[in-house]
Amino acid sequence: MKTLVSVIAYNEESNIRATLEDLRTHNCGFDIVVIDNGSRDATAAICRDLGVPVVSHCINTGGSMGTVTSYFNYAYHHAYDCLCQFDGDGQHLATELPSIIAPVQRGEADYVIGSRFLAKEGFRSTALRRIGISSFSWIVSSIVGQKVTDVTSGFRAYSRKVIEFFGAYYRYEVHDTSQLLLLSHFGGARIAEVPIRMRERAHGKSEYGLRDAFVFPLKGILSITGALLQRQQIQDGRR
Ligand SMILES: Nc1nc2c(ncn2[C@@H]2O[C@H](COP(=O)(O)OP(=O)(O)O)[C@@H](O)[C@H]2O)c(=O)[nH]1
Ligand SMILES: [Mg+2]
Repeated sequence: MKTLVSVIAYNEESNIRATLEDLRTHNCGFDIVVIDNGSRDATAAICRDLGVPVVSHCINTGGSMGTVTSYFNYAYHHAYDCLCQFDGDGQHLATELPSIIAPVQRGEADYVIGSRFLAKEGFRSTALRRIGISSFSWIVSSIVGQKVTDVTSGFRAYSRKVIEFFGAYYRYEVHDTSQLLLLSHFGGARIAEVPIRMRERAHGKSEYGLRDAFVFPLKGILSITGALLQRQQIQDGRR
């Protein structure tokens, strides 16, 4: 199975080298691409220096979800069967990749979430963000009819089915992780979660701030509504 790990990065010059070295040390047979979301620092130069392919946006998309369309297009056009999203800030562990990829490799799932809340180990975000995560996980669970505990986790694996859905069928931007999951589900993806551990950032801080604590829930609700409005059209398109 041809597998791609897509590292998403924005101004991660102090973390990207260690992230890529972690992936190289624990490479279980995947290719790597970095989606550089318009960084203004040395992120892209460091990747090139290490010989890792980089797709650089000319401008920052204003949030990490702007990298999603780019990596799906890359994976679709390079004929990958399995694709993982992996953070460039070092919070994700390369040693966890085999367990996140396994359900896709076994043909059991199309959209696998690495959940911080199944094993209850490692870094699990701030209290405020945990409230948001559990609220959106609850909303999404009730729509898909299956328990999802960590819908916002950025550690995910997708099968070819999801790669094709976003690479060749769904032509709009995706703004939110709940929307991404729902669109995939409406497109026929089987969802699964596996327990993973995350660690805290080694350097720098999350670009998301207090303003995002208000913007994210609003964006989430609007994006979920949008996905629900597109549900019928997507399901008809599958027939
Ligand atoms: N904040 C932010 N992160 C981005 C963007 N594009 C890519 N990323 C990457 O997305 C990942 C998650 O972002 P981060 O700020 O650490 O968010 P958090 O881990 O959810 O607190 C990191 O690897 C970032 O480098 C962007 O436009 N904004
Ligand atoms: Mg982070």
